[in-house]
Amino acid sequence: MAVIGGISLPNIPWQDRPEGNNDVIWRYDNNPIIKRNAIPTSNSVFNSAVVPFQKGDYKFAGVFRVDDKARNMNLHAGFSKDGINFDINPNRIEFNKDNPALQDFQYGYDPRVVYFAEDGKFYITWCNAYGYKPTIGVGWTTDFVDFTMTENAFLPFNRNGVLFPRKIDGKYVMLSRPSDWGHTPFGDIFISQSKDLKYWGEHRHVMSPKGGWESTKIGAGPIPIETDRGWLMFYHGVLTSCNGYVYSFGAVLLDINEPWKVLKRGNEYLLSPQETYEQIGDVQNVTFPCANLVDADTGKIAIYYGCADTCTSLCFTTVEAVLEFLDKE
Ligand code: BMA
Repeated sequence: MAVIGGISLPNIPWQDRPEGNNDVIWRYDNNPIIKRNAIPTSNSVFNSAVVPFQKGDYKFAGVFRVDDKARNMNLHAGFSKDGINFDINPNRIEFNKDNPALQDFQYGYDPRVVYFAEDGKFYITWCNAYGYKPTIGVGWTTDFVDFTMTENAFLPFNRNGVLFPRKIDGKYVMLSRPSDWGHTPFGDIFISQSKDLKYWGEHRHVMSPKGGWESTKIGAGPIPIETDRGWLMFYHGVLTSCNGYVYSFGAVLLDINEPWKVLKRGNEYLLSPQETYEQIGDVQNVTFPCANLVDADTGKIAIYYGCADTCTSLCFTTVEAVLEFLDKE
């Protein structure tokens, strides 16, 4: 097993798997790491994205979903020394526009952030309102202070836009999940490709909900991890119970050159809402992963996930443990 194209991250936030625990993924023992009232105006801080980023003492930066007390959905930047304690900017990100014809930011949620070594930019994709209807917004920053918004990738309705961390066959590649305006009761994962991050096409179907914990809909999670066996990706899956949706997450292995081809797919979820902070909050029973940090040397993975649409937590696994799990399926 080897992580390809990643970086050494000896300071990855980490706890060893607790003794006697045989789960593929285990939780940080002091979850949630970001509470709902992390800044004075926040109703909730969840479904957020963290990446390695060096600035003074800070070693990590992120884009956070902050719903305010008027229940507007905003994106805020933040920094951390240890990947666990975050200083979140109390003011929301005000995007510059790379084209004056772009509409003003209306609302945004569920951000993902990926570093592109090719041009040294951190790209942000998020669920962006266009005419107050959700689609995939795209922007970039180099310093997590100034942010530039570019064209939306797709027409509404779409959610869960996730970029691969490098071009594949000379093209940017994005996962997404076409949806509707509401709490979409369906959803498959698709891939789209672009030569310039502006015009998207060559759409390919990746996978549909399979049943059980992911019987209603699925959506890409954190940025896929490049390994010598394929792209390892966590994705969320939703089951409809008599009390509403239940959001769990599992893993899949995609082909390195043609990532719309699924090589391995787990049958069981890897994490589901079982702790009180995952079960109870503004929306019950939600575990929603939006980011992973990976240490290329050891294969350690730290996953950031939103809990009950209220707070943000951390859990851990390794590339080896997830591949072993996928091989058993
Ligand atoms: C989805 C998104 C997520 C949220 C989830 C559960 O449609 O809105 O932000 O976590 O529903 O409410």
